Amino acid sequence: MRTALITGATSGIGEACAHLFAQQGYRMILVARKQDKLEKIAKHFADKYAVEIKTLIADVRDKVAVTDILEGLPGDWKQVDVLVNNAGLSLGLEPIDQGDTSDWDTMIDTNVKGLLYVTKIVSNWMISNKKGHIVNIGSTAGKEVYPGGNVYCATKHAVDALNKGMRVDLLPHGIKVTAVNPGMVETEFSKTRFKGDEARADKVYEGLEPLIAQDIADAIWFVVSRPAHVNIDDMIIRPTAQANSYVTNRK
Ligand code: NDP
Ligand code: 8X3
Repeated sequence: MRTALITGATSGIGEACAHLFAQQGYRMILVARKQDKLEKIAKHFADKYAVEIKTLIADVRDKVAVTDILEGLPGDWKQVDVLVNNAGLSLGLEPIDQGDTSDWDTMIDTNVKGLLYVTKIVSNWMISNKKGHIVNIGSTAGKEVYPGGNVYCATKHAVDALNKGMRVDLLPHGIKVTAVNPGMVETEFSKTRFKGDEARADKVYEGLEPLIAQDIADAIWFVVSRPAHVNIDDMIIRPTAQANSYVTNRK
């Protein structure tokens, strides 16, 4: 039986991944902060696909809590085949001189440090198990910088660098490492970025067909289902109507 650990599984890309991995018969460890939502999602997929699911209610920014909760798993749950480092967010779109420093802290602590805390623990399990695949959810914001993207883009550029670093460091252990970098995906992402302003969030996707979370889950499934000798290092996926962060074809 194969096991996947997915962070940020209460909505969007993480939830879609949990759905797809459950469909594929994976046992799963799902991590997020919203307890009710996570437990509901886990129960739904466990019942529907007859797979075992453990829910870990944790804030990935909290190094001690993350370490305790992961290390507290029973030994056989530490046989993780796939880690999807997905938990992340953007907050605000102000120019650098007007940015909110607590938003900056949250983005850096979640997207970079949280990803590192989880990876440190799970990569050690993978080394002991002599196998594993880490999928880092980066972004096109890790490849380009757009106005007001400053700190969010910096965190995703960091994920891009960490993906390359992990690939090098974990090579001797036979562990696969992949970055999946989405462009515009309609999830809770923009509502979070604009702090609940739904009208502003909807405008991001106005006049074009954005990706949906399922598109990214499908790409993640593609990378993890390649033969043992194949590693996809880096993948960029955008809506057909988005050429880059600035050029879109809106009707
Ligand atoms: P959503 O807002 O829909 O989902 C974000 C998930 O991250 C939620 O499950 C949330 O769960 C979790 N999360 C956020 N902060 C924490 C935390 N501190 N600890 C634990 N979990 C946390 O957005 P997406 O699905 O779109 O985003 C998923 C990833 O994809 C992010 O890394 C994002 O940067 C990236 N991405 C998104 C794109 C898009 O256009 N949507 C494009 C490119 C990349 P909870 O609140 O319950 O903790
Ligand atoms: C999310 C995509 O373009 O809003 O990472 O930065 S974008």
